[in-house]
Amino acid sequence: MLSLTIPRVALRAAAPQRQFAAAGLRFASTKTLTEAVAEVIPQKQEQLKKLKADFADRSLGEVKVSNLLGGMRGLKVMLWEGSVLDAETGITFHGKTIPDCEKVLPTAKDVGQPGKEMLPESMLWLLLTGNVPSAEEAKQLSAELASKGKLPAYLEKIIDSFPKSLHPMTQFASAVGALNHDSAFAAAYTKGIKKAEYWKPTLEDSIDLIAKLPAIAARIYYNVFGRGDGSQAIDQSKDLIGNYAEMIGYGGNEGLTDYLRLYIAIHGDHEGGNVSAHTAHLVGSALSDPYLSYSAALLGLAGPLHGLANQEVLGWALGMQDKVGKNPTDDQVKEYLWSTLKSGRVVPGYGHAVLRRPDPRFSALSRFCDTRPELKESALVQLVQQVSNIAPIVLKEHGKTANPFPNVDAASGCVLYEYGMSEFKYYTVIFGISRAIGALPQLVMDRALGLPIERPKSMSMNALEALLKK
Ligand code: CMX
Repeated sequence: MLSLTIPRVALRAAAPQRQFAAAGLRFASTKTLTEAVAEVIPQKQEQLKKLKADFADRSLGEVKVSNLLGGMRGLKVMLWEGSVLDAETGITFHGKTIPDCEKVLPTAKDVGQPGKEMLPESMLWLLLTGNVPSAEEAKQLSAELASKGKLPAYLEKIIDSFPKSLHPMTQFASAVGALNHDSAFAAAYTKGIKKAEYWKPTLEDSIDLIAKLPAIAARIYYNVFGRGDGSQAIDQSKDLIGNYAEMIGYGGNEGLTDYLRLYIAIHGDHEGGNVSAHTAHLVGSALSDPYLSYSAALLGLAGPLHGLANQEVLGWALGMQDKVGKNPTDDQVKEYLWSTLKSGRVVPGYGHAVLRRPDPRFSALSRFCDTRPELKESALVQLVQQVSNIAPIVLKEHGKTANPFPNVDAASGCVLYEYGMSEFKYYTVIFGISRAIGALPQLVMDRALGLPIERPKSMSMNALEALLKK
């Protein structure tokens, strides 16, 4: 394929946003993220105005009883700018697939850090603005996040007061909610800020929260599992995940640090209808500030059918290894899959509400494993690959699952485990660091576009029957 044969350097030079000066080292037109967002908002507002004026009465399809009873699958009832999920081709971020992003988004190496993977900072910039940042812009954003990453003393005390036995996701959501104590949006709203200006303190809070999530997550990790430096020290010259890896005690592990960059970049956004993204949007539509909105999103992410699945997958895979040994035959894997299904449980990491093919995020994580000798050798990583070949056959034969292919959770936790992070109750917290870089940009856009409070119509079964009999 053409895209695979063009060297990365050439692609970078061709990208219009990347105007390298003749000297080769300086980057032209470096903006702050806030300036870049301010530039795109008027275009978005104009686009919305035109859509309303030209098409307000056009139908987007009928609503069937099956939609009402079936979790609203497929209904086009939400605006979401950052990404679009296609059932067949998977996720695109402002039109870019994951492989596209891997080619054009600034990486750790591009900002002078050890590692090769794209930076979550670059993905955040893309999701907020629709544009690819220059390496200098990504680096500047890393520095801004590092400068805002320290936790206030009151929050440290709150986190330290949680019992160790409280699930890390409950701790995470509670700590994020508590930060609303310092919300710029809440303060500005109380003072009577104009509606047209709402997006500015929303963006300020969003950047502040994204900056602090690694330290919150690291403090929880330290308190519950006793790993990391305990003080969440921040090195101002490091990128967001470089710092996070240090805080949780994996600073010297380049493989895990780079994996976390990829993981957090690609888990960021998966359009708007999934539970965590939708919750952030729904709660935010009441003008709850970003801390409250994202705290609620995290509680949704903590459900086993959503983000908690990556924890479940690992327990399931280790359970299989316990039962049949580290290198099971295909028949043993098949049998284990059937025993799960026959006991009435779901096979974690398989199926999806929208996707109807293997999740490109699963493919991206598998590609990462292929490039790292330490992972290629791992029996657990090999088992994940083996299951990904066999489970679709079994799930098809089982006949219930609309999508028998692996989703992102099928691979994500096993790699963490292999790198020594064996505390799988913690895995969804890492997903939670990531989802903010998709959900919060949309909250900024919701405010910039003046979207209304969300309020769909519900019906009782009696009311439904009465309507249908009319
Ligand atoms: N194993 C066994 N059965 C499954 C299944 C799986 N992996 N996936 C779906 N099914 C079953 C459903 O439970 C449902 O059964 P019932 O009719 O008895 O209720 C039936 O197949 C039809 O479901 P579907 O239309 O294919 O799937 P949904 O859109 O309802 O649900 C999802 C999607 C992800 C919740 C489901 O596939 C699932 O439970 N997967 C396992 C958990 C998981 O991996 N979740 C992570 C998803 C990614 C993420 O959000 O992070």
